[in-house]
Amino acid sequence: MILENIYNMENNLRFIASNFLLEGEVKEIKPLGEGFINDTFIVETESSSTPNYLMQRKNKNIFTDVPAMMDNIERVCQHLKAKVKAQGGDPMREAMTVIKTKEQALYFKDAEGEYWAVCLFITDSVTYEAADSPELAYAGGKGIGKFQSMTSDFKGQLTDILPGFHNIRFRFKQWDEVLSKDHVGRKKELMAEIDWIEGRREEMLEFWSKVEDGTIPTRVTHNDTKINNILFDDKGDVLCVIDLDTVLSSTALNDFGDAIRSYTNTGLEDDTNLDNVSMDMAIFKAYTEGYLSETKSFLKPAELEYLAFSAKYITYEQVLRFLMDYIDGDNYYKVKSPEHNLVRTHAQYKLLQSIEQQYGQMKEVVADAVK
Ligand code: GN1
Ligand code: MG
Repeated sequence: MILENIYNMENNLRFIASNFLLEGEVKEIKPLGEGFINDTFIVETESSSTPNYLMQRKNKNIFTDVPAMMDNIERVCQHLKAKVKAQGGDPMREAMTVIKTKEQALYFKDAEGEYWAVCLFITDSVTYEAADSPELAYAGGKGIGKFQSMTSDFKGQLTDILPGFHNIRFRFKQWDEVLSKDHVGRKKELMAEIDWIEGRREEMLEFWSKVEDGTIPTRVTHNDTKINNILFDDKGDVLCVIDLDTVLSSTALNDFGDAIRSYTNTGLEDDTNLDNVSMDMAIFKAYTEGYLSETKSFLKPAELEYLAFSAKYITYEQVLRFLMDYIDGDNYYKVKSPEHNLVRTHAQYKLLQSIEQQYGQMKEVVADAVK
């Protein structure tokens, strides 16, 4: 039975792949990684002279408009390729390549209504799961900085496929609704945690109003700036940024803040030992210097002023999102235990406190790096 399932799955994957314009004959299709959102496979071809590919089933519960998402990705990729070419680089290695279907579409919709997309697998590239040295953090900051620099003159309008994603006013709306329903009855145990959120509401809204009134501009943003979304070559230089599913128009500060949230944490996002969790200043400094080496020439004064604040903002938002999901009965994030979202809430809050304690120094690091 199990063998038969595997056989069917393999055949199904081969059928999906056969709809795309692939070079060479498919040899094998294997699962890759264990993404929380999409399912990813590597499609290997028979000959070493033909490329391999990444094939993904996109999560249509989170990405409710996959066609618009793929259109955003393609337009950003084409923009990046033109830039790389103009700078004398290799557009097939220094930018992602979306592979079209035989019908010239950017995705294939299967009989079950699932959406599939394929991109080129870039050979001789390396990814890292954690930024465990300042050198790597510097390179990662440079990678995201380069992405934002190359897209800083992007003229088109990207479709907002995740409305309100890092918009705290929108998150408070969800938060207020979830708290007023309290439909699994968890609220009464969480008065301290709820105070963590409420006590900082005004500060966060004040920042976001600067984005709303245009003081802080809107740009092309990646929205998932973890280090494992950057491809490096074998010499340790950045090739390109990958996983463009969440490219949106938003503030560049969100990409900076989210990178700091993930790069600098000395513990895990769901660490049960809070003593492990803190913000590592050396990693912060290195990322900031790498990032600003590529971006300080075009970022606006208001963006530089709020750069350190963005780390507080995104970490706070993450505390809110984990806690809100816990109160809502765990509908959004996959959980491995009933308390998982609460564990994540506590660990992110510890990180937020560590950022708040070091905030003065973080601002100094930014000021020094823009000199
Ligand atoms: C989700 O699964 P991953 O790590 O790519 C989430 C991010 C959160 C992150 C927290 C589309 O991203 O916003 O910061 O979990 N992505 C989406 O671990 O909601
Ligand atoms: Mg992602």
